[in-house]
Amino acid sequence: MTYFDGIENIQFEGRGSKNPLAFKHYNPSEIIAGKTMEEHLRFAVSYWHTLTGEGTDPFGAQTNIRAWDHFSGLDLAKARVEAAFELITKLNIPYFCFHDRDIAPEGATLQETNKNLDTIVDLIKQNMRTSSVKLLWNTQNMFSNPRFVHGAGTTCNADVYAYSAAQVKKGLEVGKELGAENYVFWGGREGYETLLNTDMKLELDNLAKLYWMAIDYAKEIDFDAQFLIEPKPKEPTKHQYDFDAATTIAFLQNYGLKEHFKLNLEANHATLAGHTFEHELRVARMHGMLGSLDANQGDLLLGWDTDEFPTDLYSTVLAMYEVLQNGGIGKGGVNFDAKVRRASFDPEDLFYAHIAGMDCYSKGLKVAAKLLEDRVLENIIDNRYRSFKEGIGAEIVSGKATLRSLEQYALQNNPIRNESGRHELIKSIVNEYLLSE
Ligand code: XUL
Ligand code: CO
Repeated sequence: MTYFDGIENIQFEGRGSKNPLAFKHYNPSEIIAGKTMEEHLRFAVSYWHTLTGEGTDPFGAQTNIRAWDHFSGLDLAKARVEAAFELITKLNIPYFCFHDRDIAPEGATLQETNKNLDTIVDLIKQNMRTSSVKLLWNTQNMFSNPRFVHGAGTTCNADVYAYSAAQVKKGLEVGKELGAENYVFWGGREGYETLLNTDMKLELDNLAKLYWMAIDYAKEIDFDAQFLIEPKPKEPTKHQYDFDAATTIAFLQNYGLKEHFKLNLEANHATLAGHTFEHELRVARMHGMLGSLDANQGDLLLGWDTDEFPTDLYSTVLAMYEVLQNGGIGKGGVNFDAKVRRASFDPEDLFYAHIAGMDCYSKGLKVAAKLLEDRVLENIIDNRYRSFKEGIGAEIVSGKATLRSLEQYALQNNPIRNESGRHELIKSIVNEYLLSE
């Protein structure tokens, strides 16, 4: 059965095209800075938003019209797999990502749940074999079921912790079975509502232990995926432990876990934390921990995770600038952790949304590559910090300077002169690149 009749494979038609079902900027085989766009961007479809999502919100029921709606239970799960591979192939997207519970329903017991999962994993495996679609990452949903009301790896209930560990074990086995290139941990309900009933130290110690168990088990079963942690500051809990990149890196360092992980950074999570996306990417990059991107955008007027498809060119330019400076995204990719708006309920909206996001990232890549090629920001930054290249600045950088030597210098250095940061000029230069590339 097919689910997106009337939609052909999406082709690159270039800038002049008025065809809404064509790429204007994503030309997978085009070489940018020495690699094809496909190799740079490694796009992925998020199963949960695009296949499992129904268009509900806290105030209303399903709006999405989908050709698989009349199925239920395992039949629905199977239909979604077929629909997923049709959509991913038609969009010419190389990867997908899922949580265990996106792809198969829970049963009455853990045994039954795992059996459902195995059935769907088999079907996914068959579809992967007959297509070129690969698994960028999988993860475990340890936040939707009411058993996780107090968290999973940070729960107050050891029985729930044990269940969570079993779920992670199964997730790793599934990842291995499907050749996942990465394995993600997003701390769904790993956080707290009030310190009045919370042993924060025990919760964090336990979370670190769960990560160690996962590392050991992955080694044991020879699953060589890159482990990724995805920071988020709030939602669903008031205070999520993996607040942002810096907090997550400190946690990993504290528990000796740093070398085993990289970060999966999400644009909307960055803005919820009060950061820009590029800030989060830069922090991760500085630590050699830039792992993968969850591509979306938030609404700065709203205080929650709106997960819109990315259409803000300025943000994708700066994101891809960080990726290029990182020497590429490695085993990671650009995963559209994004959902169509509830009022965009037609099946074709899924295509328009992905095309918009892919074109936006492609343009971001092209502009970022050109900015780098011309060393636009590098020259500005080199010049801005030139006082650290010689004289007293070089002594500070090399570690030779002391409070005494700096005092001596400061006493005879009068007056001090600063130069303009040229903020507006720089933004207008970036705008020119955006408009001309
Ligand atoms: C939630 C979120 C998750 C993770 C995977 O905000 O981003 O979907 O990407 O668990
Ligand atoms: Co995400």
